[in-house]
Amino acid sequence: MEAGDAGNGSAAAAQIKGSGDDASCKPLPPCCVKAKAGVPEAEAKCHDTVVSGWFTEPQSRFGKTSKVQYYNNPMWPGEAHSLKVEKILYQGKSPYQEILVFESSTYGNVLVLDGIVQLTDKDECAYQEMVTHLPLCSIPSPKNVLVVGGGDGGVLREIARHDSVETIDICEIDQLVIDVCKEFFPNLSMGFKDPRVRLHVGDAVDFLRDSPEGKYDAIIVDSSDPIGPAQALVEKPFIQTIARALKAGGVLCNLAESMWLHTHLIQDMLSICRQTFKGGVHYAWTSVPTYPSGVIGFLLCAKEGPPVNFLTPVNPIEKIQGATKAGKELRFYNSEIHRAAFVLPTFVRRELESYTTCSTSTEKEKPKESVSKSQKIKILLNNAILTAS
Ligand code: SPD
Repeated sequence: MEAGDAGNGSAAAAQIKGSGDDASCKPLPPCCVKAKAGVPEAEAKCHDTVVSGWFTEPQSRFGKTSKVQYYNNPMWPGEAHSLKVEKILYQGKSPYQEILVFESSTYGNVLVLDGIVQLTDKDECAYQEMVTHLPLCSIPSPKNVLVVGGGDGGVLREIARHDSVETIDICEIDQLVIDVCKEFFPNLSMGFKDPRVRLHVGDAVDFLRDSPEGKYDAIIVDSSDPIGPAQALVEKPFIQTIARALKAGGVLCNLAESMWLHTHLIQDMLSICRQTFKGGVHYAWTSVPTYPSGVIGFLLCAKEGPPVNFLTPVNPIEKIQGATKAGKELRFYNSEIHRAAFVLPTFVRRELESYTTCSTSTEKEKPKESVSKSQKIKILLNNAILTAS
């Protein structure tokens, strides 16, 4: 394919022609013409996830062998999201992961770790603002906050809006992520400039094990997906270590993947968290177009103590002195969207509601009104008999 031939619409047009349909001759509707006008045609092909000028998530040929590695197939098999690449800005490898930054045609700069999009300039607000303010606006006056991961600095930027906060610890394992983001994502890494921030580069499991019991009002886990190095962050021992480090009535916000793709994982996490956090556990979600299926969820957990009602912000961002003043405006979060984030589609409600407190991570306790498998079989048999009679 010639440079410039990979542009927006050409592949689709070829497909239409191939199908024998005459639709390719029809004029584009005005919305498509506008979208097309903003997309350059030049091809950027400098990385193996970038083919014909498009970055696509599921594969990479990084390394000497040039063997295709499927990083994320276990998380979202059968689908991939693509972004048109304007320019590769950085590619490198740390001891932990492959790091890629590119300028996209429509989402600004994009950070990719091990082939998976972590953030883009355009939609990062929907993630960083929600993962931060859902927990911090649910408690009256957060003082000590810990961020696990979060090397891009976006969550620090959001925590800094809270004037009640006195200390912000961040434990990020990968110094290279921090350095790369300081260069290519200044609007996020500005979070490191807040004088309350104390950076610890290392493993969060060790960091939390060494933290004093009951130290934090809030802990925010801002990690990559729970495959590979981040897997431990959704498992019971780590969740218990987090609970130990929280004050009574302290809160955790943990990444909890997509309700469209990962209900089994969310169910397991709910079970573990409900065994550990007796002050309440809730699932919330937000829309992030560049994440698989376009949404991502969070588990909001409260340690037993002063009651926490996540569903209604008791510490509304709009009332915090200077939190949203000029130059510091929020782009996504507000108190209404906070409340809405906990409203679940019917299928999710149905699938998650049965996961109440239980004794092991794999065992679920059915709600009282639910029926056992053997009861269900009996009911089916009875219905069959009734139908037949
Ligand atoms: N599927 C991608 C999930 C990435 C979550 N972490 C993003 C980090 C942004 N601070």
